Amino acid sequence: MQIKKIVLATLMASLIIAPAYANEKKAHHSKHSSKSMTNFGPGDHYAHSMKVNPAKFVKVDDISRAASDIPQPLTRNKSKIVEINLRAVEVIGEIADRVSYHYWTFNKTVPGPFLRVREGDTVELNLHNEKNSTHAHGIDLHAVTGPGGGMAVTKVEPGDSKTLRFKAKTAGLYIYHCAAGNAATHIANGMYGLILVEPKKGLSKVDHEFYVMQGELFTKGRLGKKGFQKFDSYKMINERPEYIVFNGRTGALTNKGQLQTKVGDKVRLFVGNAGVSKISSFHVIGEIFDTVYPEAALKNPHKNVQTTLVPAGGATMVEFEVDYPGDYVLVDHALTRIDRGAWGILQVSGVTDATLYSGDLASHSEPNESMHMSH
Ligand SMILES: [Cu+2]
Repeated sequence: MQIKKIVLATLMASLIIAPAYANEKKAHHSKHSSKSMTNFGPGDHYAHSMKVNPAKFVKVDDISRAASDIPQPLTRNKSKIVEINLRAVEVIGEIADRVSYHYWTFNKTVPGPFLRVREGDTVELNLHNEKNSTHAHGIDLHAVTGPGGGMAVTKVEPGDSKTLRFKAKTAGLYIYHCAAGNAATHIANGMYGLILVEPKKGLSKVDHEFYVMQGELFTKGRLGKKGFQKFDSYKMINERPEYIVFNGRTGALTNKGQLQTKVGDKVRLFVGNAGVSKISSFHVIGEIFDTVYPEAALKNPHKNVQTTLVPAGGATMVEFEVDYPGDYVLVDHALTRIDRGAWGILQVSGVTDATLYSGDLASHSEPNESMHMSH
């Protein structure tokens, strides 16, 4: 009797799920023929089944982009035409030690390059999609005013290139991401980054700028499962990432990737959240942000903030001075996400100041001690 019930339940579940998969297969075989953004769901796009042969893609040693990899502040006082070249490249990289994944990237890293232009510039962005890509790719920059944010003119088939021209008319810090086909899938697989449209007057001078981006990975195998992991579209639509990481993989902003500063430095963090599902509650343990530009609204800063929200598909800019040496942990303060990978280290070197902070520091355990995955 019990077995019959289970069989019946399984059968019914498969009947409910089957039509969605069937539709997706059709959509997939017609190469995402959806011409515009007018045919969203419900339920006919998520079940993206992909057969991937990892051997067909370049294997990268490190999928993450360094937090310090940011172009210098702009010094010119005139607008110009800025040429930007991006490549959509699908690669194999590691989410964590011996956990590999078929990432989709801009320029082989996650996040893609930090783009920096000046308010009033005209951007000429060339996007090339590598020949061996499994999908068409494109780009939607939130700095663009126009249909699709650029996506409407940049859907690039494998082996092809397209050019987008736009005026960066509004200063701010913006996400860019691929939005071809099922946009969420392309974001979840790693196609995102930040573009800063510097105000004409520039930003205030700081000693260090860093690039931090939160993102999610939806793997078939659960957290910590070794080996090549396929993308799980059902987990994505349920908003249940296995990994939530800074800069593309677990541990990207630790050890060699940690943010290096010294006592007295002014620090600026450009923080983006690719999502694709979670809002980030960005916090640096042991620090107070002197200035937060909420949602990267450059004209309306807040002062003395502990934790700030970074919406999915949004950014924030925070500034603070570091006063005391040691390791400061960057987190999404929905703290269980630390175990999914959402943490990094800001290292401050220099001399201690007992008037600021004192006690038995030697008794403090390493910040990552409790964060080992023991699954
Ligand atoms: Cu894409």
